[in-house]
Amino acid sequence: MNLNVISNEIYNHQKSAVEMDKISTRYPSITIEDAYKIQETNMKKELQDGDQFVGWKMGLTSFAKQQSVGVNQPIYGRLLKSMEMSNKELSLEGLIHPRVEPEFAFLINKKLEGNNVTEQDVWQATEGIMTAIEVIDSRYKDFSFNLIDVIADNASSAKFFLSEQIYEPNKFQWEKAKVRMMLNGKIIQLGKGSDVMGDPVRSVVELVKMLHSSGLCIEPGMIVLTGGITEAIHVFSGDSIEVEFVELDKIDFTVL
Ligand code: OOG
Ligand code: MG
Repeated sequence: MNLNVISNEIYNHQKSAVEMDKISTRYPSITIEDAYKIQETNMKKELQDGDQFVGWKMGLTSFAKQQSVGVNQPIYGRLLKSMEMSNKELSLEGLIHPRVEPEFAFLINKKLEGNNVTEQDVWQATEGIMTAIEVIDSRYKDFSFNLIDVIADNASSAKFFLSEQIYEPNKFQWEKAKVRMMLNGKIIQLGKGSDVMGDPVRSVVELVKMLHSSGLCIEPGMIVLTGGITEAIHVFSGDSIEVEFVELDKIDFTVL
């Protein structure tokens, strides 16, 4: 088993938007550490090609998400500048079978590191919170994977949209931070901020601890997507999506 060969294979599928077979079945001895190394190696290729590392995403931090993909452990992935959507139109170019999910994003303004990090530490390092949509797109056939596959595929990262408004961290009562996702005018997913580990701040705490075990940290200026609040939904050309973050803002966009 050669990790560079596997990294290249995944990278090529990410670039060509052609689905691939799972790596876990073809390389049964591959580990979680290997998978994160593959993720890092492919990220370096993107940076060499001129992209910019802008933050981290946590995944599988809500029961709804864990249930829907059958993986019951949080994972992290890396976010690039080129993944950020600047307008409310989602082009399907370069995507295989995209799904969208509502999230909260933390904007971090101080370095966060170490295994002993607390919720308090994260709050003190949080500039503000934004509502967000993540577009995920697994490179695996049928959107089917295990923990190792999905980590190696950068946690299915494809695109993300951040709302312009930045909220003060102390504004949030997560039980009341309700989210409603509509597809073509019909409500299809409901959730609330507290569906993310009871409090999305815990997702950031968990991220810092996971990064620590690989000698990494969150740098000032980074954003952190804390994980899908509800199940993700498939979108197709012509769809319109509206996500209402009750008492906060509303993000709507169309799929081209
Ligand atoms: C894995 C990525 C999970 C989230 O927010 O839970 C994720 C997937 O569902 O393909 O982004
Ligand atoms: Mg997500």
